Amino acid sequence: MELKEDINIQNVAMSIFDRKMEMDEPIEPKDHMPDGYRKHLIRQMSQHAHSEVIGMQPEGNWITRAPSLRAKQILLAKIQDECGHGLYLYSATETLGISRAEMIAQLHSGKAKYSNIFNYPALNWADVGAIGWLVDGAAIVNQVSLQRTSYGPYSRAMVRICKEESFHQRQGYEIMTKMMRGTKEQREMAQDAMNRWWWPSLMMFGPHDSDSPHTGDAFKWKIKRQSNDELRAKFIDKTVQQAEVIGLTVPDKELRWNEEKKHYDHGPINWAEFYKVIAGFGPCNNQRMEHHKKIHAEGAWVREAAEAHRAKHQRQ
Ligand code: BYC
Repeated sequence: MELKEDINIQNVAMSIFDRKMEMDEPIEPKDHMPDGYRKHLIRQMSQHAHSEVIGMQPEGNWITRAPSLRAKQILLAKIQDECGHGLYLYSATETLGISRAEMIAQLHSGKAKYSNIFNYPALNWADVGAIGWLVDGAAIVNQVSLQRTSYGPYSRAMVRICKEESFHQRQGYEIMTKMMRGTKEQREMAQDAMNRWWWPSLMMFGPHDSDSPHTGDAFKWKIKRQSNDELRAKFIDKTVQQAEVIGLTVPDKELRWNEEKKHYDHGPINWAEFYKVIAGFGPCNNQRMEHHKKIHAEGAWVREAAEAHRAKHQRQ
């Protein structure tokens, strides 16, 4: 009898989930949700949070070497924003029943990934421009789409993050514009940064739809609203025009406007490089992880102090 009632309660809960999906209503933390949905979100959202935090490293290297006080203030504010994005996303992911400590442990063990893009080095100031313009530019295209994702806390985090991210994209474009209006050497530096960051930025959208194992479930559960290839095409269309305006050349000889599809066709992406980088063998994977582990260990006393403070107030 009890078993029958349990099954009935489960069926009702499932039908609420299905009805919410159908009506495009957000799924909230206390709603019943299929295990697969929860796992899918934990994987994607924790990967997203880790990317924001690891993403502070390549730019952080340039804070002390920014070319002016204004540039330094802007870069500091941007990096601080990325940290905040990581924190919203960790909190949003915790609503799914995983702790931040577990997520960090998964990052350190290699079980959880972070974006391929942060395994490339930022070699000079033009790279800071290219990261803001191309990397944040690619991230916004993806995140604008995720504002309509089905999980409430993720979707709300995206709304706030997108507002800040569009400022980041503009600061990167401003750096590139200034360099393109500068000396011959500065123009060459900007073009060189564009050449190195263009292809890894296209990889940020993930494998082609035909090779993307998670896209099927992501569409079924309305986690993704647009596919990897659709978002990549959107990014290329808007970025090619921006490059032309400031005189940068997109490093792709096969790039052509396709009048029929109303999108640019692009040359082949080096997927072997992508899979190598996300498997841990990119130019900076070790450096990024070692730095994160070191700083995390050094911060243990802060976490212990915060926990002691919480326990003291709870007793009171
Ligand atoms: N990098 O089936 P697929 C920022 C993996 S940070 C690494 O298409 P999905 C910023 C994927 O995980 C913003 N791995 O997956 C911060 C899967 O492997 P697993 C970062 C990738 O999830 C600081 C396998 O490939 N944005 O803005 O349907 C400074 C098959 O892929 C990548 C986000 O995180 C990649 N690029 O689609 C500046 C957006 N792509 O997990 C800027 C949120 C794929 O089975 N995430 N893989 O081992 C998403 O929208 C989706 O997860 C993706 C991939 C579109 C990235």
